[in-house]
Amino acid sequence: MVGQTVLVTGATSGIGLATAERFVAAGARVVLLGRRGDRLAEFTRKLGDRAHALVLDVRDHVRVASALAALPDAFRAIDVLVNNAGLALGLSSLETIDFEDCTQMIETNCAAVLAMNRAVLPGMRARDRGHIIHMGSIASHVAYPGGNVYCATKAFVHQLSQSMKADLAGTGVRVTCIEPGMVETEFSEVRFSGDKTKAASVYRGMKPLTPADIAEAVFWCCTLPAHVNVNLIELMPTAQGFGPTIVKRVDG
Ligand code: NDP
Ligand code: 8X3
Repeated sequence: MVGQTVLVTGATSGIGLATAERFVAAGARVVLLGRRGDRLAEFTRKLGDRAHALVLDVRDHVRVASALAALPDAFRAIDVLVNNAGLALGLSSLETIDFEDCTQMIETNCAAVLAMNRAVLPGMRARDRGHIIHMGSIASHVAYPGGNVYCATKAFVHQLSQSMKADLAGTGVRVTCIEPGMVETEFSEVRFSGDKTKAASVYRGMKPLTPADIAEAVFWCCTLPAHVNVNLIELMPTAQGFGPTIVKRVDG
């Protein structure tokens, strides 16, 4: 990956940070994007000259376009875009969920991915090379109680990724969707509004995937020969399975 430029959204923690670290370790230049500037400053200082911090909310589409256009020369031509920023908020049923939480999930997990792709794709098309990675989830097709809006956003990501692959067939731009199961990151802490005990209980007594496991899958897709497009990877902890079919019986 020496000489290539990678933009990772949601690089202040978890999968995004591990992905940024993986690509820097392989010699790439990496733009780390997220809202928490203090973290980005710390990580880019540690990662060195080939890391560049972009403090940005992906939902601010106007700023996204102008900030990408204003990147330093060495970081401006993006070879790999990792659309990773995303979140789940709560596990409420639809009639009780805070509507602002719904909006935030849809704006971050769906609309911002469109805006990011629209900002980066023209350059990739012009250079006839590039790779767009979407961080999906098994939630795109494995439904669970309270998953409602989050699961729907990841179904959007799945289908967007496949459709973009169809659009871009024959160009030099590759499109991949990565769909992990349980990965221990700050994801559950965010979902449960900072409740660390509740978040830790999600991974109690099992070995979840690590952010580095996902970063390795992303990295692998990008290192294959240019004619090979990995459309989709689904990966889970060995300890995770699929839920049993739930039947709500009238007699309890
Ligand atoms: P983390 O909470 O650890 O990381 C989420 C990242 O997204 C943070 O860097 C956060 O940065 C960033 N982010 C959230 N909202 C915004 C925003 N509006 N603008 C810019 N950045 C934003 O969770 P994960 O690493 O687990 O999540 C990464 C992706 O992986 C998500 O898309 C998630 O849906 C997906 N995923 C996670 C799984 C898991 O089990 N953990 C499983 C399957 C998929 P900041 O807050 O600083 O802006
Ligand atoms: C995150 C995994 O199972 O909590 O996408 O939806 S799950």
